[in-house]
Amino acid sequence: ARAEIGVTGLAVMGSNLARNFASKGFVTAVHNRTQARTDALIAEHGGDGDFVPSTSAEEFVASLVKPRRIVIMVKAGGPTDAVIDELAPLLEDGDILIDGGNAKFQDTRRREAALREQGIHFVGCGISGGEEGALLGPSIMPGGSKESYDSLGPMLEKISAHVDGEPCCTHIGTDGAGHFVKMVHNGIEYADMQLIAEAYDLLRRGAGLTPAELADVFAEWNRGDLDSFLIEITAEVLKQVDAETGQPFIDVVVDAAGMKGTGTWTVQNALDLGVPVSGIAEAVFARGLSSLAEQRAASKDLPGPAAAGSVDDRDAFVEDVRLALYASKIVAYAQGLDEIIAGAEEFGWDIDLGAVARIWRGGCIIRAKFLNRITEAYDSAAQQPASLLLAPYFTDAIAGTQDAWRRTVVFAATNGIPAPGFSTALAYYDGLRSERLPAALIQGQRDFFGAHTYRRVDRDGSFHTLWSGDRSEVATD
Ligand code: NBP
Repeated sequence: ARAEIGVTGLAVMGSNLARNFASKGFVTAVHNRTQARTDALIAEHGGDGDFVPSTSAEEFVASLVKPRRIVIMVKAGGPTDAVIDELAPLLEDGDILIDGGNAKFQDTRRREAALREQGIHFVGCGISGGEEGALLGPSIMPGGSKESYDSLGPMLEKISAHVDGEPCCTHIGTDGAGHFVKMVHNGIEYADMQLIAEAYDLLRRGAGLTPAELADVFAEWNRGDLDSFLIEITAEVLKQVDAETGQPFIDVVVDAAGMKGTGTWTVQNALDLGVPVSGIAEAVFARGLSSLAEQRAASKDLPGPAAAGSVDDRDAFVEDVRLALYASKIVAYAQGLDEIIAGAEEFGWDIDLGAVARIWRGGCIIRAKFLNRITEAYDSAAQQPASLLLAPYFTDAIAGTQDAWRRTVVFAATNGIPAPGFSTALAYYDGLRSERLPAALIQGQRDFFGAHTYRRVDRDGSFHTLWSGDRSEVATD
């Protein structure tokens, strides 16, 4: 046995990850259920590094030095369990099984607990960056035991993306913490994409910019606070011209956004944890609405605003939208980080938010310059800010967007251009700022119809008003 790491599951992600390990000098064992994939990898890339191919799980396991480190890179769900069931009986105390697929963190918790009983370290490992990331350096979010990270971490750090010399990989927390953080990462990605899409829509429909002009606008934005992979590729997509029709590419694509589920999981878990991730939820809902082909077709003639507002100063409008996007993006990140804090509390993880932001700076889809600021906000604070919005840098940043953000939301509403991400982010911000919320009225209603009781502002305890009696108040505890 001489392989230092093994990869099983050699579809696009697995083979790229195996190639990444091999290119960093690790002797890499490779295995796939269907032999043809292993053969293809060796035929095409066998010369790029030291690979040890195998034709069976037994041979694969036997080719690894102990403690064995095996990355499973198969379709998430049942296939992952099938591979674990096949490998676990072949493993020994102290071996490490890593699931690099997009698993639900609850599954990871279950698998980790079961394998721990057998003395096997199970590491649920979020990997972001798609095919190219897997090959050239992804952002890696491993969970599992601290002990497993001591053995595995240096290898993962070596194959991860690097920014300013620092690896985009850190031990996130025990059991399912890595997959949980990867899930929230994807939720934030949904929000980020939706906000960029809204900016595009407002500038195009509201101010009449062409896709080519918009490509320049986004390229320009990419040189400032919004500097990020998603803004960069937005400029590229908008620049693209369809070869067949000569139309802008964006105009020949059906406007129904697809999704694979991780955004939905983020929102489902936020609901379970009671965290208002409204920006992420709106992004998921907006994709859902875009796909309602029949309802949308039938709704075309519903009335809209009588007179559309016009944009007199195009440059000023572009700047307003940029600031609205920046503010809304900060809110989406604040909400996602709140979900991580709540998850950590619920499941007993010790998660360093500054480190999470640091490993998102490279390799992954939401990589952005502004993540440096998030890291600074958490690393430099003597006490963790109660919300990202309360970290001084971000409080100031949002303060600078105020009027533009509000004008943009007003413009969207006045012109009948949907901007659910911008609007909900602003409502969330104003909700947090409000000294009194109408929730007091909701408490009154709940007490009226369901005797759900309420607390008073002036003394402790729970109270109920005898609404159908003499309307006097009684203390209930
Ligand atoms: P797929 O998700 O398409 O899975 C294909 C692989 O799973 C093949 O190797 C296949 O083996 C194997 N497999 C299946 Br399906 N059922 C199996 C079973 N019962 N036993 C053993 N192997 C089985 O591959 P992918 O797109 O490379 O993604 C791999 C993982 O990485 C997924 O969990 C995905 O969500 C995650 N991920 C993907 C991306 C991305 O950008 N694509 C990014 C980050 C994470 P076979 O060759 O024998 O059919």
